[in-house]
Amino acid sequence: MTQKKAAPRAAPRREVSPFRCTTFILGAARPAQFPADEGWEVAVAGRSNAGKSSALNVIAGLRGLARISKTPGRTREINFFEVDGQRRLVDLPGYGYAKVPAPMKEAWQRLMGAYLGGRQSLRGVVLVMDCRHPLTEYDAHMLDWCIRSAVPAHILLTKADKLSRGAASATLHKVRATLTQNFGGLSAVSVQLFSALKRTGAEEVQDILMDWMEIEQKKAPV
Ligand SMILES: Nc1nc2c(ncn2[C@@H]2O[C@H](COP(=O)(O)OP(=O)(O)OP(=O)(O)O)[C@@H](O)[C@H]2O)c(=O)[nH]1
Ligand SMILES: [Mg+2]
Repeated sequence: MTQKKAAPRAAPRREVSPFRCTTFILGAARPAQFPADEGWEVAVAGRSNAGKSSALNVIAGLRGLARISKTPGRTREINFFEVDGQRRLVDLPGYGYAKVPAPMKEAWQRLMGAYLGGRQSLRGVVLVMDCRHPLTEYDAHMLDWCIRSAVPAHILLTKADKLSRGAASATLHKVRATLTQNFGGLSAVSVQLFSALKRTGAEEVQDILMDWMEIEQKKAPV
């Protein structure tokens, strides 16, 4: 007599990630290559090697989507990813890598200037900072730009796995206090702890992105 196989245990009811079908569109080295400026776009910015591409992969829930590198300054183009026909995620090249030669820095400035200065569909910036070195001078410039341009910013204090729970939480409070004192408070800018390695904080940032991109949350069938 054959034994009946036990029915697989029902998966816990979970929200389906709206970013799960994200695909790479193109890497733009020149503004002329940017995809059509329509719909909704969210850009991921931050220092070179901060963990932008890793964060993007965790947000999308797709491991190999954006290229990760141990070598700082690897992402030199602006990489566009399609969430759906009208929505895109954008992996910006990192700033502040000292070893980049001057002509490359100028090219970077031109490209970033063209993107940030002219992108109508940009609905928000995810600003990725290594939680061990938050709010560098470059980060402060980026935040100032967001506030001046009325583009919402959400800070990911990433690599939180490198700090103890207490130290990570102290950093979060300190950054919050600085934002309140120096960057117009917490209405324009929000902040959270994150770890691409441990995948912690993914839902919090997904919720922000869904809000910015006006994505309705669909529930998985029970
Ligand atoms: N421990 C730990 N390492 C991380 C985390 N996120 C990224 N890294 C590592 O940090 C390095 C840089 O990560 P990337 O995601 O490529 O950083 P990036 O900001 O996109 O870098 P560029 O594109 O070169 O500016 C890699 O070695 C990653 O594995 C994290 O949350 N925890
Ligand atoms: Mg990168």
